[in-house]
Amino acid sequence: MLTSWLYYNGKNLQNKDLAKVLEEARANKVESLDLSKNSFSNISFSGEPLPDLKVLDISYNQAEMANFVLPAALFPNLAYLFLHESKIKNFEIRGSLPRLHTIDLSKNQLVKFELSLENFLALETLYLYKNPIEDTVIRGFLKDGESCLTDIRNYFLELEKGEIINEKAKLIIVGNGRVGKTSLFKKLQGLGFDKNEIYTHGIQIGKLEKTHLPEAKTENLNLNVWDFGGQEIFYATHQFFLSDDAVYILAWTKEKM
Ligand SMILES: Nc1nc2c(ncn2[C@@H]2O[C@H](COP(=O)(O)OP(=O)(O)O)[C@@H](O)[C@H]2O)c(=O)[nH]1
Ligand SMILES: [Mg+2]
Repeated sequence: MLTSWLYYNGKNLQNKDLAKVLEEARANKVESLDLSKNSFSNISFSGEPLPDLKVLDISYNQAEMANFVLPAALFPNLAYLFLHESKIKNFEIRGSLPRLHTIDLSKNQLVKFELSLENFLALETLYLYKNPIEDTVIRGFLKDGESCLTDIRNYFLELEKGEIINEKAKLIIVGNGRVGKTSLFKKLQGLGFDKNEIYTHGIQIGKLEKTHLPEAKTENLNLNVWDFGGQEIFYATHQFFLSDDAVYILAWTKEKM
């Protein structure tokens, strides 16, 4: 149960006002501080620690927030940090927060996420969805309204070990018509060769599993294979299906160039 609150939402507060508000919260032993819907352009905290503060909400910031830097020493008991839709570009927590339970960073402008999770051992929820994160693996974990903490934690652990085991992937076979794309896919599936292989219309989607590629280094394999029709009429639509997190096979023959 939280017993003391301080609301400063929608008061057009700016960077220069922050120190005063924090001092008021500290003096009144405030447990929950709502600073949402204000106009901070950078957040850098200073002053005396606020050991009573458990909830800090700076969501819906109206100005572009280039940097959000939180020194852990100032908020030793912080449990909830809400920063939803706050136009944040860089996010950093300096030090460890052993009681931090939730971080909401959804709908910001983060291209990177690099938090040392071992500094936040009580963390149970991390919202990162709707950020333009560059790392395609992390991006794959982000689902609207869902915490990505488990996936990110596992991913960071794997990175530390120097390996990422990804059993699920997309294989895309492209190339001109009649160069043997479908025949190649069938061969990988262990199917026979058909000298009268018919034209592929549009896109054919199939699967390859560990039994098809026993030499794969993973325990299991779940490869979605996209076999594109080679006819020129389909080229314009292909681009919508091409993504940078796939393995590509470009098939060609001298005769069909
Ligand atoms: N000789 C020969 N013919 C092939 C080979 N691969 C495919 N073909 C033939 O070339 C034609 C086009 O093959 P297909 O797999 O449908 O090509 P796709 O249009 O690229 O999917 C078919 O008649 C196949 O039987 C190959 O390696 N050697
Ligand atoms: Mg084909």
